[in-house]
Amino acid sequence: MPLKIDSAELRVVRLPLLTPFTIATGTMHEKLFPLLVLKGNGVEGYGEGVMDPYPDYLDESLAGAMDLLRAVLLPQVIGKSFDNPEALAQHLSPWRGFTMARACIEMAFWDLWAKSLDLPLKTVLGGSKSEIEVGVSLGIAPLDVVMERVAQHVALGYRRIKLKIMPGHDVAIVAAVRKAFPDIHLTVDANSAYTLADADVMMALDDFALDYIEQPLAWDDIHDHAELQKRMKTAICLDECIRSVADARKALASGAARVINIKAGRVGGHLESRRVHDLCAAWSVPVWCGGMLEAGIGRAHNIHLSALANFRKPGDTSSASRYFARDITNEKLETKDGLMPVPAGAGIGVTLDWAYLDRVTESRERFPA
Ligand code: OSB
Ligand code: MG
Repeated sequence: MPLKIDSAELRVVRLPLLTPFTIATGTMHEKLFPLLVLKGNGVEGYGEGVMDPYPDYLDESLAGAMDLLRAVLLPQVIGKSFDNPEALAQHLSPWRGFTMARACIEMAFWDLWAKSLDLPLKTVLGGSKSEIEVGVSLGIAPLDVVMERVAQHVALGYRRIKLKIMPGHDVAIVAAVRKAFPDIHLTVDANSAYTLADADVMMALDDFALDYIEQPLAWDDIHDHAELQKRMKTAICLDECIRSVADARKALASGAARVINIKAGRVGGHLESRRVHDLCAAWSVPVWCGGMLEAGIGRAHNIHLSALANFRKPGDTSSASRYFARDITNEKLETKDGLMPVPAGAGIGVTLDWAYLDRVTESRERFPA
């Protein structure tokens, strides 16, 4: 049955982070993100954008995405009917790039569509888990701080610890953590801070029984990752390099990755996430769900996506209370013993705390105006 998008509301929301988050490309002190509400058939679908203010993780920026959403993408879908999310994605497919901007609409439409069918998002995506395994991503910090955070999160039951690394903050930190915690699932994420000329650092990291090393080389270079993977026994996991199922095919066929991090926001939404998920399953390659410090709407989407079967490694979708003093959703998204329950109910299964949302809203636009 066709579903009509009657109207939309697009906000920019600013939430302070409880702890500044440092990765190889810089430090984040707050989360500034677009929040999209699509209305139709008497229900509301929610989507959250994952683009950073400036292009330091990938090449999208908040201002660029907002402009495209406002001037092009939203006007193209408001007032129109779509049979399913695939039809909507197809409608936006002629545009190049901007996977994060289009994911914002695509994911909000999945939520709207699932709610119209009165089914949980995970069910319409094809997932069946009622809880998902999660780990944590710990930022760059002095060694004593990192050690304390690892101990704290291991004690909380998180199923995997991921350490952010960069040149000068790598082998010594990993060695210390591995020595203190010989048996934990441990990984590192370099956010593209190295090149093939740093092969000595990579070879040193190869000796710590890491589950994988995430995105060590350039954000757009699958070829060099294939070169590096040939020389390492530790699996390489790609994050930034995978923006589509076509990228995933190239990475798998060239041996550039033995694990893939799926972020729905990075690949254009749930449909493309599922394509990457299915392709990896065919290659017997496990995937896991990454994160972008999402607030409750993006986090709930990630949790539902992680209910698909080939999400076989713990994701980054940890407790919301690690990030924010107060989230924008009424439901608390909290883990217990490293497990995050998939919110029950129709769609993403969480509702907006409108009063608090209004307080942290920077701007608000309506479509049609
Ligand atoms: O590379 O996975 C990444 C956060 C911001 C930008 C990039 C990354 C991350 C994280 C944090 O690792 C994941 C999370 O806790 O949401
Ligand atoms: Mg990463």
